[in-house]
Amino acid sequence: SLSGLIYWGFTSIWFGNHLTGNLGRTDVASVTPWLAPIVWEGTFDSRVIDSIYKQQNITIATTVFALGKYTRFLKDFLESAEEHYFVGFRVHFYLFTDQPEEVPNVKLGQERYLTVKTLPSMNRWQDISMSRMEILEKLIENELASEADYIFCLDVDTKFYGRWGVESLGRLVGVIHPWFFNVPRFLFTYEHRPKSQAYIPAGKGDYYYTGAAFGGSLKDVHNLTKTCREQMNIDTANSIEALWHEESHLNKYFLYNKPSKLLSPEYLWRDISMSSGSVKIIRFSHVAKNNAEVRPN
Ligand code: 2GW
Ligand code: MN
Repeated sequence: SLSGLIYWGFTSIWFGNHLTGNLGRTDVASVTPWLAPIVWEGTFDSRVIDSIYKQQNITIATTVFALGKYTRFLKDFLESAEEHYFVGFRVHFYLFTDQPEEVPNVKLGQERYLTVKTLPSMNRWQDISMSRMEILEKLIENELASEADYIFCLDVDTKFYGRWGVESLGRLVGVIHPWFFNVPRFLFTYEHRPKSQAYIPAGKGDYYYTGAAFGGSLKDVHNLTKTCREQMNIDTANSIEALWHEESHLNKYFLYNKPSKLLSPEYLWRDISMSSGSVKIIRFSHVAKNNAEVRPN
């Protein structure tokens, strides 16, 4: 009827986006084949999702490692986190370092906490990178149970440039590696040697996930870190080290334990100076670093 047509036109023009929550993206996949959301700008309403989580009194533990010369990244990491990372929510940073005296004095806002934990220095960088799994496993077991609801584990050679909020929370959360988000699977740098516990057969695998950011509930991330630590120990006993270290084991884990939510490369970009059509907002990015300058030997 005419009045129906007028009513339809009126509501879709005036209320379309506002009342029906008409969100979504047609230029990128925003759901996985197992129906986990892939979070992109334009797929959520930050006001709606903030108001839901505001009622829950949650704490987000966030771990970061800064050994050797990597302490130089801490100031930008922490200051930018204050501006963009779970703003308005309780965040507890756990910072692992071999040089507590190098930790900058960054003023944290209300309900934001920083605990510094001292580690012995390590010589091989692969050991630093891989030992993170065992340290996280023990942290969750020994300290976090009554302290936090969710945890994110992040690289330190990074900086926040845009909102990273409660839209990222889920039971088990992986981040699509920025180099591989529209790349065919055969190019993914999975571990393909059957001798390694991180082995993924050719033709298997869903996405290539970054080792620089992952998270979820304490229980799920505990199981992830424990499993990766065990698998890496078996590899060590068999004198093999996976191609991309713990990142390879993380990818194996996510193949058989599907993440309940994926974050798009907006949540870990390669370097702020590089742009991409689908990535409309860079929220968190690796900073350009001079490897020769910051890495030991
Ligand atoms: C030293 C020499 C070579 C490589 C790393 C390091 C190093 C790392 C270091 O001297 N001190 C340190 O604190 N780290 C920590 O390990 C720090 O938190 C850093 O963010 C993290 C990973 O090392 P990074 O950032 O140099 O490696 P990326 O950015 O190339 O990492 C990807 O691949 C790694 C595995 O090879 C990890 O999976 C990492 O999560 C990925 O982003
Ligand atoms: Mn890094």
